[in-house]
Amino acid sequence: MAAGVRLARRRRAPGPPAARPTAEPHGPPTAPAARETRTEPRRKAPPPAPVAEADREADEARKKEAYRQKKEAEHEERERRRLEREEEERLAREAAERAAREEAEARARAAAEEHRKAEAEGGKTLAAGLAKTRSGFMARLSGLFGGGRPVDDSVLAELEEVLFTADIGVKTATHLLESAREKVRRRELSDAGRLRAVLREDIARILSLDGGATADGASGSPGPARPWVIMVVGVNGSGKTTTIGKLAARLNAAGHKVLLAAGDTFRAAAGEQLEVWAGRVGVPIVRGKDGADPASVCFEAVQRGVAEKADVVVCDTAGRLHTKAPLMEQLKKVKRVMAKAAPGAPHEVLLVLDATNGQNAIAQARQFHEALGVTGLVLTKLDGTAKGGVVIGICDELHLPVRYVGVGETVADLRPFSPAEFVEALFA
Ligand SMILES: Nc1nc2c(ncn2[C@@H]2O[C@H](COP(=O)(O)OP(=O)(O)OP(=O)(O)O)[C@@H](O)[C@H]2O)c(=O)[nH]1
Ligand SMILES: [Mg+2]
Repeated sequence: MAAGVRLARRRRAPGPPAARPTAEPHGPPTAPAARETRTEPRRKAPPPAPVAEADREADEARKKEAYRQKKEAEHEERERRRLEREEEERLAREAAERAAREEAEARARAAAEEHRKAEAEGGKTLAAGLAKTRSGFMARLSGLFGGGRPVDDSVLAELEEVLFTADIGVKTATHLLESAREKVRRRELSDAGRLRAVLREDIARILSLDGGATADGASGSPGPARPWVIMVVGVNGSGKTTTIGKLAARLNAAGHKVLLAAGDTFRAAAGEQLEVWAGRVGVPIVRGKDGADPASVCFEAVQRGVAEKADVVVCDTAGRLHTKAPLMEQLKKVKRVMAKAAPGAPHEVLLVLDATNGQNAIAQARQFHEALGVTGLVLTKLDGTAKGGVVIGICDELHLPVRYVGVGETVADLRPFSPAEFVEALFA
């Protein structure tokens, strides 16, 4: 009963409401009360709940673990890269060692091959190259000289027959025969052995152009002009390109700086043939397009020879029949154009003659000389013919120096021409 009365009183009790921290509707709250209301949350931060602390620690642990894993992954990645790098280095080292080994083996093989070639190439002597000629007309001549036979009319008649059927040409045969007859008349020829010596002297004199065969280039080395420009001409298949290749090898080995010009733009394979030689010898080459103007290719080569201070420029040309006037005109143009690239070029017009052509080689030489002013000759393929006597006829009739003779297909088979050596080999 008493509790129920107290409750009712409290419900009905008049008076102002109890002070609350909320804003007073009839005026501002007293200053201390207001201050207390603003600062209370800052001063009294509730202590962290134990659950939040556990979360934070778990989070921290997670982060640490993640960091550790990241570091471990980085380490593994570094390790993997290092192993990869080491493997790559090992493979590269092995490849380099293998390449060096293979290169050394290839070098040894090349040296052995070079040695083999050099032995093969150095083998043929001029006498061996002239074997067929010696067994031809020279053998018949030798038949006249034996046995201390006196030189009478029958010997002279036989001599005439041998000389006129040899490939030395009628004019030269006549010269030699007249010389022998004259000596018989003057009683200078006591026996046939002496006739042999006289013939030998006469032939040596003809081959040395009466001692005048010492013009520039006669020794097989280039003359004084730089670059020394050589234009190589001749009929089809006479051996021009091969001769140029051999000549380049010879000059290069002698320390001359050589440049080749593929002036045969007519035949598709001609440029390639010369390029193979250039590669083999290790000298540069100027090549035009197939069908290009040969004069422009040769002009460019001479110009480059001047610019690059070459010692020798050797220009190939397309083979042509000496009887075809338009083709000879084209060669004249090539020659003229060369002179525009370097004054005095070409310093040598080298005519390549196939000795197997015999007397026809003399006709070729005459026509090429008329058109171009040939300054030197190369007689190729002497090894394949008994007509080597043609050299004597060419020198006698045209008075042109023979610079080289070809007695085979290897580099060493192109030999600078020495009249004395040639006569020696012929009469061996
Ligand atoms: N046995 C022998 N063969 C030779 C000699 N010189 C050249 N030859 C060969 O003759 C052939 C023709 O030679 P090339 O150099 O191509 O003749 P080319 O004058 O350039 O011919 P074209 O360019 O067609 O006019 C080749 O098979 C040469 O190997 C030689 O002195 N002796
Ligand atoms: Mg050729």
